[in-house]
Amino acid sequence: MSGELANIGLIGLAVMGQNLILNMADKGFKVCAYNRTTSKVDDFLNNEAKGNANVIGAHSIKELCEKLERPRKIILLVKAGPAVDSFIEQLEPFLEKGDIIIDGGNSHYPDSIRRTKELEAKGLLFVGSGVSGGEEGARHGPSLMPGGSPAAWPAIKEIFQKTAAQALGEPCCDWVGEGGSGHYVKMVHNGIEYGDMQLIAEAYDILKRGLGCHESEIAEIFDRWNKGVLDSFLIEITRDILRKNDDDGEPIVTKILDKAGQKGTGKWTAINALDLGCPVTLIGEAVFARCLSAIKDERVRASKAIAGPERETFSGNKQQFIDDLEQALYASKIISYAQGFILFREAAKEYGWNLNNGGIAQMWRGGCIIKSVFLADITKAFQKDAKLESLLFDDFFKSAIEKAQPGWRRVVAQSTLWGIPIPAHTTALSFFDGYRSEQLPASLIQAQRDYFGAHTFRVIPGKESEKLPLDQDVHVNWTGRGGNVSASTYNA
Ligand code: 2AM
Repeated sequence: MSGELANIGLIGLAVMGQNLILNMADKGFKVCAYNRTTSKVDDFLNNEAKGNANVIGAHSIKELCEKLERPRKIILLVKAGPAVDSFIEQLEPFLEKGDIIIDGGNSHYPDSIRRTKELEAKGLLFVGSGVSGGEEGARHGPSLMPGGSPAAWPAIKEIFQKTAAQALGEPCCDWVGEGGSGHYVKMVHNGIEYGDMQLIAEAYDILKRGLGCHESEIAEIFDRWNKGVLDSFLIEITRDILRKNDDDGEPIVTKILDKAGQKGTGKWTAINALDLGCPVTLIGEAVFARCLSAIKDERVRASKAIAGPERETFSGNKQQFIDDLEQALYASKIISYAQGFILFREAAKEYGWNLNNGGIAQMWRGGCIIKSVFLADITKAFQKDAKLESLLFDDFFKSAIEKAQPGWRRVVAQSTLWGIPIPAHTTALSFFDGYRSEQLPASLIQAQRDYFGAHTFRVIPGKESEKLPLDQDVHVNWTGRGGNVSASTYNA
């Protein structure tokens, strides 16, 4: 009988679940399938999985648990939210110490933090795994980002790493960290995806409205870029999108209503960054840019009511400007990922995770929307220095961004003169200039806060005086009126 036990169980036979089962089966693992609506188990066994010796089915939770080798490993691929808790509850009576429940759905990370704690308290193990790459990825190799109970990793490592996409022979799956870190990293992955897409859309706008290039010409530019530092899935599909014409020969993209939708993961990343006080400005701008795009009717009215600058035809060196734009996109992308990893640093502190930074970049190398050659350089940076404070301190990225800087500034300046909105490029450059500024005008903000609200401030060492003592919350009576009572202590 034991020879017939499955290596892993999977609950949730929608397309993602079915494809992941077929993928794991292809990699030599025996999988037991279960679904709430049990007729779908039979449908699956009689169709997609027909004749597949590595796929078996169960018609109850009890039967599923009986058909799994120990420790049991059960992946849930069901709707995020109550369905996950409901299955965990149904599974518990049939599980033993050390068994592992894996949630591969789109759960929000605080739920995964809670579930890890609750299951560990009962002697069970929990893994919340980001799964990226959609249906295609699930079938042929997704990016897998598992985090949760560290003791679960040795038991699932082989299945996960073999099932995942491979980039240059390395699996796009590694252990992320504790608690809800797997789903957290997936959320930030989606936020970064928003940023990458916005940067590419801005480059398209500059080429189209600024330089007056046709979609076919822009496609050639993206094709060239895809052979250099920007080599990535999103650049590649953008090229293909620009080449796709309607029956009348017009590029389809020019016929698509310019209102971008969103499902919320970019917004979650931005909200979390705000909660942690972390300057993840590029993802924030990418989310807001979609919001601005969505108020189309208002924009149409504004476009008629409000004049912008006179748009002069570009008189500079066009090829030079296109090369500048490539560098601007590259530098902005470096900033976006640097911001993302700063967020990981702060989240690790806040939630008590040991995050595998180099591993995270490797997990995104293949199988997912943001896959790119660029990520290999991030992995290298963290391999050189696991405790790297910021990507911008790594020699490779430091020199890349320094080299890109002149072109980047020319693009931002020219687009501003043209009146073409490039919020993601602009915020990246402003962040860069703020990050490398020893002195910022926040002194004035503190003075203002103290003036109107007696919020106090701290004095720069070396600038202290009788009136301005060091290492204390200082309040100044700016107007000569009012008192010397401060409103609150100073929290930076
Ligand atoms: P179903 O086929 O029985 O509807 C994607 O929707 C997957 O999540 C499906 O396998 C679906 O099961 C499952 N699912 C959705 N909501 C669920 C719920 N409340 N309880 C259990 N499974 C659910």
